[in-house]
Amino acid sequence: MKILPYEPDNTSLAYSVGTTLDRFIKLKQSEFPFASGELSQLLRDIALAAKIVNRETNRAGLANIGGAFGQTNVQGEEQQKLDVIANIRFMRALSKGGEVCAIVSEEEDSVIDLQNNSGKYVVAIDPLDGSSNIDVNISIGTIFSIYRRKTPQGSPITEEDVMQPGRDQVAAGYVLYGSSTMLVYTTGHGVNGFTYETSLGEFFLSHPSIKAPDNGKIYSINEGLQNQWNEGIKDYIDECKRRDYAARYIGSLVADFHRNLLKGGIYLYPATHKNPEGKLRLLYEANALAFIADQAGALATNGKESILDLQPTALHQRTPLFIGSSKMVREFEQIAKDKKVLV
Ligand code: AHM
Ligand code: MG
Repeated sequence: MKILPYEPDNTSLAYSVGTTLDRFIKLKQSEFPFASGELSQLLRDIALAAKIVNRETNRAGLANIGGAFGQTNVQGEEQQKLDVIANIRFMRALSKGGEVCAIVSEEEDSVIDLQNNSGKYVVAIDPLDGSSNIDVNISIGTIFSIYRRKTPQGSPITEEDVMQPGRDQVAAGYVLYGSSTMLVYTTGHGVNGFTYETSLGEFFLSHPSIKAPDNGKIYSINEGLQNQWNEGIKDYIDECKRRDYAARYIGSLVADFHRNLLKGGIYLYPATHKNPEGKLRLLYEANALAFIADQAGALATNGKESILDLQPTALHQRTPLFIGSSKMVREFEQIAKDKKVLV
């Protein structure tokens, strides 16, 4: 009879595929000697809310929670019932945890002051992105950014705490409610992706250390708006077509971004006549994805400068967004520049 000694997990094994999100967060935290554990707890709170939203999303068709809510948000967009439900779920999770002092949400007109001045973090969130896809069973997502407050803990929150450039994010991520549900996040030390196992109710590491391909053959843009683009965008898209690139556009930013992150590609949402500043919001859509892109070796720009360097001036500020494989984004910038018509 052969007897083998039990070999416990070493660190590298613990980061291997199959590690639970909780365990991964804990192990990562122990790598930082002075970490207080609050960010770890905050990430766990977000993961829990994501599980609940995942459940609601999956049963929406049966539970009469599909369709319009009957109100518009501050940006004049019709709210869906699931938009509102997801907002409530994330608000609850973030307010109960105790780590957060303020929240900026796509669904709320103003900054929500949680009246928790000891909270260290500010969260900007789009609780459910891709509203037009909710009712038709197509991938949707949650996007979040986490900032450390600028003012000292214990004092009331100020504009300075909320209006921080993307460069100052301490963590960011997204949840993709797709053919499987995934949570992808970064704390500034690479990007890791976790897949939700519904029967166990756990996220498991499935995509460790995600690196975006430098180049790709996919372009993602709403081509129906072509008549509203400037010449630089038109030239770039013509070039994509000359090269026989594949056009892939889901209309859910998280899903389009995620695909391009893994396969290589570029996502473009330029200024249009209808949205002269672009459609996507800087604080809770563009910044988080730009941080993840940066950590995965990809790029994000508004056509003139890096998304991460933009100083926000308004809560629901919009920005053109060009994000994806580094070579493609650089090439796009060059073509737009040659045309002398930036975005
Ligand atoms: P939403 O925040 O109201 O859901 O809108 C954002 C969405 C993105 O997910 C997506 O990339 C974009 O709007 C699609 O816009 P369009 O339908 O104009 O192509
Ligand atoms: Mg959105």
